[in-house]
Amino acid sequence: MVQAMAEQRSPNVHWHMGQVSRPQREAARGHRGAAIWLTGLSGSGKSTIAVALERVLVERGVSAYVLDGDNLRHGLCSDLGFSHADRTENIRRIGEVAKLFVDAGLIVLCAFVSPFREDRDWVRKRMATGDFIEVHVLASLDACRARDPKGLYQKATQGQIAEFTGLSSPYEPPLQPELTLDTEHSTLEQNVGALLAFLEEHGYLAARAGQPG
Ligand code: ADX
Repeated sequence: MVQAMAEQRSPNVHWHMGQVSRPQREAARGHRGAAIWLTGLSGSGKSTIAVALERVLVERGVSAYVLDGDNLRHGLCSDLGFSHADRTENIRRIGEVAKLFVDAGLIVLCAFVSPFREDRDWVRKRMATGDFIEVHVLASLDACRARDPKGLYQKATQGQIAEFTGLSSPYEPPLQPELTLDTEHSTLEQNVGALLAFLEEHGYLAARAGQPG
C-alpha cells in the first residue's frame, strides 16, 4: 500500500487570507483559471500537445503555462524516482502547484504520465468542480514504442530502465476523462483544436460573471 498523500506534519500553521479574490484575478486576466491534466504513456504526445496549445493560448492573450513531467523532474521533483510511491508524491506536488496556478487565474497545462487513477483523482478532488480537466492522450503502446522519441522504450526493453510505464509498470487509463485525444489517428492541429474548442465551449476563455464554485 502506498503511503497516503498530504500528511500534514506542521499543525501550528494558520491560513492567511489575501486581499485579492480569485474572481478579481480572473477579471484582471480576462479569463478563468483551470488545470488541463494531460495523462498518457511516455511518447503518447502529451508534451507536444501542451506546448502547442500553450503557444496558441498565449498568442490569444491567455495566461497559460506548461508544467511538464520531464522538466519538473530536473528541479522540484528531482529527488523522486519512478516507484509507485515516488510517482504518487510527484503527482501530489504537481497537483498542489497546479492548484496554486489555477488560484492565480492561469490555465495550467500539466503533462505527466500520471499512470495511477487514484493519484489523478486525488488532484481532481483537491480542486473545485470544473477546475480540473482530465485529458487522456491516447496512443497504443505499440505506437509509443515505435515513436520512442527519447530511446527509453529501447532502454527499458534491454533492461536498463526499471518500472517503465506500459512495460514493467502499469498505466491505468482514465474512466471518465473530460476529453480523449487520439494522437495515432488525429493530427496535432486537430488535437490542439479539439482542446481549444472544449475550452471555448465550456466558457474557460471568458471571465466569469459570478463567484467560482
Ligand atoms: S509520472 O509517472 O511520475 O507521472 P512523469 O510524467 O513525471 O512520470 O515523468 C515521465 C517521463 O520520465 C517520461 O516521459 C520519460 O521521459 C521519463 N521516464 C524515465 N523513466 C521512466 C519510467 N520508469 N517510467 C515512465 N517514464 C519514465
